[in-house]
Amino acid sequence: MAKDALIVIDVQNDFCPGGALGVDGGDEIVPIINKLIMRFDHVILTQDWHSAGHSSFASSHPGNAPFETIMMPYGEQTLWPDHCIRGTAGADFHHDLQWTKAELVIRKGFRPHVDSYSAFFENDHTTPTGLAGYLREREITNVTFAGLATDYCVAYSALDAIENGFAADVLLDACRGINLGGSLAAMITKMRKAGVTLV
Ligand code: VGL
Ligand code: ZN
Repeated sequence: MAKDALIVIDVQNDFCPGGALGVDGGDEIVPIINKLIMRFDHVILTQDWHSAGHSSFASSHPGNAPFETIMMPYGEQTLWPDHCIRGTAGADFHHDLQWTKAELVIRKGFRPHVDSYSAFFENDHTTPTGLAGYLREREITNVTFAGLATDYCVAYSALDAIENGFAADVLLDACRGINLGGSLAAMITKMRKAGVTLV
């Protein structure tokens, strides 16, 4: 029998309007996600959790500005404003998010030299977060994603879920995107082609 989990991606203050990397409408999804949390038997959260001076921050690269792309040893990396520094208010979950039911919080992006969009792997696509093993051991086969941002952490998580043998749904109404240079349309096409169910 299929076992389902809801995975709520990065519903943190810095990704909501007014935050360091505020996503348009990011706070609108909180009441929708709270209803989903009530409906699912198993709930997992992710939390972007960067070290100060993280290598994905433009401020760590003199001469580069936020939203530019640079080459890292593991490939291309978009540079971001400083955001979700562990222990700061910006890294906290949105204060209306009803997160207490969560059975697991996966923190990611804490290694100084590699960013992590996906809930499963760092951006080097080889360092695991442990989530795949956790889901397998719990016999969870189907994962449903909601949260921020559609075209970054949600999309990379859903693609890795499929690649690791899980069925993956993305609830687009319960997500909001950053949309850098057409990234939203591109990632939606990529997810659809990979076999993610877009709802
Ligand atoms: C995210 C950019 C940088 C996300 C995290 O949660 O989508 N995007 N860090
Ligand atoms: Zn980040």
